[in-house]
Amino acid sequence: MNGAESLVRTLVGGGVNVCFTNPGTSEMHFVAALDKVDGMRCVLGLFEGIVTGAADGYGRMTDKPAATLLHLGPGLGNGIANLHNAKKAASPIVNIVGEHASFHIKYDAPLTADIEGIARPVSHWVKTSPSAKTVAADGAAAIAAASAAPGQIATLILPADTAWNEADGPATVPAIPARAKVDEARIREAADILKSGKPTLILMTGHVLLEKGLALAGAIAAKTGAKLLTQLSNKRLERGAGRVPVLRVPYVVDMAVDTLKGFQNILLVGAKPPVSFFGYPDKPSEQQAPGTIMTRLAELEEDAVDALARLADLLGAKEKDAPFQEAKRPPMPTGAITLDSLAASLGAHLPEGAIVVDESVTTGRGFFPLTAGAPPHDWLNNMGGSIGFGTPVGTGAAIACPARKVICLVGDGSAMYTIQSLWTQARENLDVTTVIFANGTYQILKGELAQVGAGNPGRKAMDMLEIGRPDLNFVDMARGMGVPGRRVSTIDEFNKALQSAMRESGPKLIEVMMR
Ligand SMILES: Cc1ncc(C[n+]2csc(CCOP(=O)(O)OP(=O)(O)O)c2C)c(N)n1
Ligand SMILES: [Mg+2]
Repeated sequence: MNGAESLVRTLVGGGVNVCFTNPGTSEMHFVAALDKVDGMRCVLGLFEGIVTGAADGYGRMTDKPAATLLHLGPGLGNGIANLHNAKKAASPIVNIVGEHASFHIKYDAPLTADIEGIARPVSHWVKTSPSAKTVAADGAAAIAAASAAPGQIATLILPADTAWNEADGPATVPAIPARAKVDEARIREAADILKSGKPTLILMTGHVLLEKGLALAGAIAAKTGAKLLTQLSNKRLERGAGRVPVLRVPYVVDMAVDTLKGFQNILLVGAKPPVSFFGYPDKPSEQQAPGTIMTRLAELEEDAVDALARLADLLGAKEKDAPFQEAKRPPMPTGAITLDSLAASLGAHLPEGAIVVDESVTTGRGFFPLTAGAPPHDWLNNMGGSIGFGTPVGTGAAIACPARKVICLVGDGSAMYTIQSLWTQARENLDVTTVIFANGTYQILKGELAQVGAGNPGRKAMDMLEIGRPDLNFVDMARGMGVPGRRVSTIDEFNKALQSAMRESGPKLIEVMMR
């Protein structure tokens, strides 16, 4: 067998069963090998941002890497923004990037580029495989690197001759080490803080936000009076009825500072110390009150669930006492489309097992309270701040969880970066409902302009913050990519559209007119 086949067999043997692709000439032997070997689902994206974002969504939902197939430096370059987001979210991904045949690189042909240089900032692990004989072992090492807790980006660069030359056969993936346990000393230190009676916040992100970790955190909060919050953005939060509800640190700096001001201690569980998205002339970068003591219970890659279980034991906190959310849907809203009526409609319609991918930007800042009592569901946020995240991540989540409903909540500006996701959703018949908040602007940037003190925007500035003239038509775009769409202008129409989207399977788009 050739190197490409040895790699595909290594990937499949190592549990990598999905490849999100956008190939070119240098990847043709890999494409042919994918054709030959059973056990790999190949999903084409029409832009590399779809490919990398879909791998992020898949990795978040399955906790195992998908592969991507990208075409040399420019293909990888097109995928960088969503690899950046995936890296911040600690999603596991194995990138396979094609390269010219090794003898051809010296000629500086049109597509020659510094692929390792492009890959390094968005990868935890990078290697160019030197020969067909090493490709399989390098592939196995890439899977191991991607799978290491909390999840990493591994990029394997594959010169075309390493794909077509004779190989020795597939390689086996080395054992993946379990998450490291937290030292007993740190558990005791956290217990002392929680027993002190001083106002304490437990700030969380990472695998602790799955049901079990939240129940333990809830038990500790109930026993000690500590408050719970998550970071502003999280890889995957399990919420809804029967789970311990948690709010997020707000985006707006003044609100974040206000939320955090009363705490003498912040106990970090996976989370970073809370910092603002941006630096502003007269606002703090660090959001906690001066003098707040920050203590780390668990690093993101450590076993935070085990740490909380041991902490709960030490404190005598019982899971049955955790403040589990009761099942409660808001009344069906009527009338105009407002931020609150949209939140209420979502709360009224979210089905059990829904996966919500949230790139709603300014529209969705208040979606949490009214959706908290909906049936159990997952909530995924962008952790890297690079927009164009939502529809690709929703695509990958739908491939990962075909029995679950995916709901992508997306600002109109964000949606335009990677709108081609709709085509992949149609081709693969994915059960994704995309809700576009069509306010005709980059609304958030109007707020940012004021926050940084840049003065009143004139015509030229406003033209960079608004996306009308011509007005976008998302229903037409969806139709052009094989996805049925509906435009709604009242909340009653939205209720109807969302209800029927939740009843039927397959991709849909709802354009919510907010302008
Ligand atoms: C790759 C990238 N380019 C530009 C930005 C800057 N940016 C942040 S939000 C935003 C506009 C978001 O608009 P939309 O999705 O319509 O949400 P709205 O603000 O209207 O709620 C832009 C351009 C970014 N974060 N990432
Ligand atoms: Mg907008």
